[in-house]
Amino acid sequence: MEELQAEEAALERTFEKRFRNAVAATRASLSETIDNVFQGRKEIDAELLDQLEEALIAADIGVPTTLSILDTVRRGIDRKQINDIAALKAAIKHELLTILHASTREGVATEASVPEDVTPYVMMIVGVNGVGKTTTIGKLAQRIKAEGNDVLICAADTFRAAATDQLAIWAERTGVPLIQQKSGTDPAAVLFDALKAAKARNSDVLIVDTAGRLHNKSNLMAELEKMKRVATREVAGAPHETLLVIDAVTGQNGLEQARQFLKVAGVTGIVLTKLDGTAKGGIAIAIAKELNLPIRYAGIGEKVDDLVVFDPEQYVKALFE
Ligand SMILES: Nc1nc2c(ncn2[C@@H]2O[C@H](COP(=O)(O)OP(=O)(O)OP(=O)(O)O)[C@@H](O)[C@H]2O)c(=O)[nH]1
Ligand SMILES: [Mg+2]
Repeated sequence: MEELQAEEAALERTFEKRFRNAVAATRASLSETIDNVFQGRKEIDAELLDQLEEALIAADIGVPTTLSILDTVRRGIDRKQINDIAALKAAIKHELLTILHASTREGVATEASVPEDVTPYVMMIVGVNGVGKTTTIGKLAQRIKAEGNDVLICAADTFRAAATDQLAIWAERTGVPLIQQKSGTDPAAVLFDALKAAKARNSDVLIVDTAGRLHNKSNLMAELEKMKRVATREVAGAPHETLLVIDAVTGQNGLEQARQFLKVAGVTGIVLTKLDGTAKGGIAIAIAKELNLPIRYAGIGEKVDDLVVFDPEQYVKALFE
């Protein structure tokens, strides 16, 4: 028992370390810019606040979110709660955490733990082209299986010929069965098959890959709605989770995509991929603030275990320390 706990603690530390590495570029850009703003100063003046505003916007935290953070900071200064630079830094960190926590559902951790009394627990993965949906499914399948669940995956991206092959490689790598049909099949029909199979096999979790689609293509968005209807008809309450994958590299564009997906796909959470490839990881804050959706996972690389549960504390700590 103790050994297991020690092992888990060690694993936690490795993940935390890898997460820290993944956001190193963002940390360098945000934290160092802020440090430069503060360099050699003792007093908080209007110029310092202006420069701070620029630093936050440059990290892709977004204009509305930045303005709201500065508002809170200014109020703190007026009330004499913030009177030196250390207090100002602490206030920024606190504000970022508040934003991230406010977006978590029911105020609990963002981890998308699979409830035991819902089978199959259906997760749909959606997003624009190339953001990392299929890769995330491979990583998720591995992770959820390791937690002791029977996982089934569904190749409902029948649009791109190679899509199913790509998912089949992940299925094999993670030892998880895959439901597929020939390309060109109606994705809702593949999903229907997979839902039936999941029930017949008593699978705990069904993860559904979908074709990448531009948020402004109404026929493709209608296709998503149809898939959702099929899921609800076959399994009460399904899809239980619809994860929108956003590529951190696309920054503010990702927000606009997300708004469109929210309208039709009933997104319940975000997976923020490619955090390892950008200095603009501040987008996580903008997502939480402007979409009011929890970020459940973060992608920090291309390999199967490069997916971490997004932890607001860990994220803010990794950005500043
Ligand atoms: N560095 C890095 N690369 C990633 C991450 N997630 C995915 N990728 C890479 O991004 C590319 C696209 O990934 P896919 O999983 O095929 O994306 P997709 O959304 O399924 O793409 P479509 O099905 O064409 O819409 C691949 O080269 C992945 O290896 C990540 O967290 N970090
Ligand atoms: Mg794909």
